[in-house]
Amino acid sequence: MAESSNSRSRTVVLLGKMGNGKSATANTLLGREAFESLHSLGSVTAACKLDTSVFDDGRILNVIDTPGLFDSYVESNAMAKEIAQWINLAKDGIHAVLFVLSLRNRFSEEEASAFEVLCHIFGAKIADYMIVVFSHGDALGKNATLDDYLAKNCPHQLTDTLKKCGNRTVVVNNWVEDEERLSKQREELLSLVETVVEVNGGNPYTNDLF
Ligand SMILES: Nc1nc2c(ncn2[C@@H]2O[C@H](COP(=O)(O)OP(=O)(O)OP(=O)(O)O)[C@@H](O)[C@H]2O)c(=O)[nH]1
Ligand SMILES: [Mg+2]
Repeated sequence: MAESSNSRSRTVVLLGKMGNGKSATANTLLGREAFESLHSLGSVTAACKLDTSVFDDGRILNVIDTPGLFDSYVESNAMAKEIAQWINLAKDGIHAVLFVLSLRNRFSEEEASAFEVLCHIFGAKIADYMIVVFSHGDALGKNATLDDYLAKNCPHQLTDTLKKCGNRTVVVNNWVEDEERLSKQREELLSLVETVVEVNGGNPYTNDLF
């Protein structure tokens, strides 16, 4: 169960295809190894799980990590039911949905369909709460930016997906161990979460929106 109602309390959920770095990004956000994140040929996270960090300045962050989404509507539908239950558990609602992609993988038709399946199951409104997180930021190289990367070769399905998410994007490198760099990335993510809160007039996402 999420921590008590509080304007300093935020709840986010991570969604995306298997192995894209959801659990690693969740750990970057929480500032500790709360969730299992592994190099693996198969799916690692088997069930939804919520964990909470309370930061030194009193902010509370609840993070819901989820298993990877599947390509098929039928399998995703079963998964979505479980995710929906967890969204219900977050009694203050969900402040932002982090749709996790990996800079190491091609943005395939399957990634685009995972996004469409989410919109179909949770309602198109969910896109208003989405931030597209590109994990594996280390793959960008030292001086390249996401804009450079997207300008070079961005499949139209990705352009469409980003547009539907209000072009809210962030790159995260979960491979960093330096605490200062990690906390800088955390703050960048959390400041985007605040943008989403503002965009939605302070109203978190709840299941009764669909
Ligand atoms: N180099 C690098 N590796 C990363 C990064 N983020 C995640 N990884 C690695 O990618 C692999 C998969 O990460 P996970 O966090 O387990 O991915 P997941 O989306 O939770 O996977 P499932 O639970 O199976 O859906 C692990 O080996 C992570 O260490 C990153 O930013 N850089
Ligand atoms: Mg995982």
